[in-house]
Amino acid sequence: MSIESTKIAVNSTDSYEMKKTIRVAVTGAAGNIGYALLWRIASGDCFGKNQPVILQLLEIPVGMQRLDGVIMELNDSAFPLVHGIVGTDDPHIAFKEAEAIFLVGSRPRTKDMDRSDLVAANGPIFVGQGKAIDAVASRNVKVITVGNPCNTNALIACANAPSIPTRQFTAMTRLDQNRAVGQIAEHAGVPASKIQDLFIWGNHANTMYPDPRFATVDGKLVTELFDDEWLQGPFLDTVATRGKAIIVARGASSAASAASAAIDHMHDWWQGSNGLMVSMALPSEGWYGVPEGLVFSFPCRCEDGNVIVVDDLPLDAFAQSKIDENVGVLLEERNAVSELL
Ligand code: NAX
Repeated sequence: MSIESTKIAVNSTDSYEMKKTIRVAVTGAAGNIGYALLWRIASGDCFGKNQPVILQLLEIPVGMQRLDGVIMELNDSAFPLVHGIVGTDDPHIAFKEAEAIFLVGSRPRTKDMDRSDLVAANGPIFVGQGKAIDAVASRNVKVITVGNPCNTNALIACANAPSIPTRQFTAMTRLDQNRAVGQIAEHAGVPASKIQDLFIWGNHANTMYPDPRFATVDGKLVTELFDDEWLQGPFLDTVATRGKAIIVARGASSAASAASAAIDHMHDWWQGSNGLMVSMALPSEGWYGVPEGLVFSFPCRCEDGNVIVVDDLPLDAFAQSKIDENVGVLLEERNAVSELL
């Protein structure tokens, strides 16, 4: 099933010299994150105000009616940069010639599921989607995986797309980074924009480690402003359990902040991180002793459309122990899905 709609720009974009239109795919497009994400992509927040896009939106058959409604609303928003919208339940249509793909759709964790159930329920989705990316996406495609467990889902998609270089598959830990930045900003009494070079190691799970050692607040080291007792205690715990706290408070999982983080991730990858370190999970090439292939969050810089892992930072005992803990969890997840790789 497929819904197509072509839009004609109705607002003036004369002040920008337009680039060639790109195709951007979003899976789970009728879900909560999709609802926040699509409007940010359409408005130019991700790829730039001079970058027209064709949105290629994937849902499962039961989500197609909701997707139809989302497409109606996108059309009603009259975005000048949206040069076409395709809604489909076929990944080969959604990913065709896509330059950027947001893998958001997956089954959310319910109360009765532990992490291994989630891995088992969602793994097969990423086999089919990896194969479809391999078959029809642009050879330069940039893939961000948001659907959980996102590190291992990215690993599965990557393994099933052997013709696409592994560095083009990433998973999102930017929400964890942004949560950490939010905590430091609140405690330092400054806007988030004053905080730089705070990044996440490991897995998007409560074992992940927001590393404060190189981070600055208005140029001052975070480690000079706050002691280890707070940084390795309440700060780390708040960031690690923030997803659960939001579910308790809101009665629903993070959606707008997750979409915003996905925009930040893809924006920096596409347009550069201005020399700053940002968090991206990608298949390890042995950096920091992390086993090859594990999709692990590292400090990265983005330049000219490439992700460069900052591979020479010193580790202390605490950072090393957190890296080891995350490697352990991710190895277990990889073993659990070995037949899908
Ligand atoms: P929703 O349940 O609101 O939406 C998911 C959508 O995906 C639904 O519309 C569903 O029909 C669709 N879908 C399911 N299987 C699909 C498939 N095979 N192909 C295409 N679409 C499919 O969940 P939402 O709140 O949008 O969250 C989406 C995913 O993001 C979940 O897995 C969630 O756990 C994960 N998250 C990841 C975060 C991260 O930092 N990496 C944070 C937020 C969020 O928890």
